[in-house]
Amino acid sequence: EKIYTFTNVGQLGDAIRSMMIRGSGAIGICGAYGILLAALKSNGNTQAVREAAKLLKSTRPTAVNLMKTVDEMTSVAEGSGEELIVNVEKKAVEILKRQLEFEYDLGSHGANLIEDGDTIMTHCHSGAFGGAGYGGRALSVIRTAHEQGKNIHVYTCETRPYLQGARITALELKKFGIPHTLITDNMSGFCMREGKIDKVVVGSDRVAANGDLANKVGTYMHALAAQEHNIPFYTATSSHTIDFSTVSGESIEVEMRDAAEVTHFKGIPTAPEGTEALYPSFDITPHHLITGIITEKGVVSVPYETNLKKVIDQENVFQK
Ligand code: RUB
Repeated sequence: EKIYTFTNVGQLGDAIRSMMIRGSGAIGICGAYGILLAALKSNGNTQAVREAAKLLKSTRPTAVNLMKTVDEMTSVAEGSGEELIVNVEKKAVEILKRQLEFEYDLGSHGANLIEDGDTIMTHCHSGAFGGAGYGGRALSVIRTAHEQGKNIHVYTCETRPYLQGARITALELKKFGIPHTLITDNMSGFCMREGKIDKVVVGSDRVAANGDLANKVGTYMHALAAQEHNIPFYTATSSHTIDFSTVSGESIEVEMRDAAEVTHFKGIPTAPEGTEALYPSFDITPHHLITGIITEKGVVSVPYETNLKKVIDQENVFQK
């Protein structure tokens, strides 16, 4: 595991844009600490903080955590000099602590859905508390179930073209001692048909007010296959990733990345020169394909349009 040092917000923004740092939770935390970095570098200058906020929010458009944490940070960037620095530092620490608490809490709510002997499929990397960096929802559920002594097996999709499922999820599963099998993205239908998968748990970059889900591209096709095979499909998220200002998946901006990331792997061409390619980084899974939304407060079931809202108001709308 490498340690990278960022000495200014421009470097941090580049690291998020180039996916050196990725995953909704992790980039949310980087947004918070990016604002702190800007405050420290400018000796508490409000204008510098505002510019940093604009830069950080422009890096990746789909994950709402980043937008929300940056807005939270700028809302306390008051006063000037030392006063501003103290305010933003306090907020950054609060956000980090809150995120870890969310991950522990949603991990234990989600683990209640996992039975002894289950095989669980996940997609991309949605990490675990205490895993590779902060952020992480799906593996928080899986790790908690494992720590409860349940005998589980995980199928992790490699997730082309960045291979987060292979490079990161498989690494974390190995680290936690959780038995797992790596599959390529196009094998989920086969595995479900063969009866190899009992449940699907994926992360989330944004959950709209009606329960529609934006997550790593490929999530939608897994959800369709899961429905065909009557396999419960869950997303592990937190109330911070539920965006009530986004009415439905229709209005979520899906980040389109450079086609060269599809035609090349680490700079090596994998397609004929000049091939046109497409790289939507995320896709939208409609709410009717989602069995339950795992949050830090409990597992929310349909109708999401009303029940998600009640999560915030702490009403009892959770599955047992
Ligand atoms: C990552 C991805 C993850 C979510 C949730 O996409 O889609 O499933 O961000 O992650 P990318 P977490 O690699 O393009 O950022 O639960 O860790 O926040």
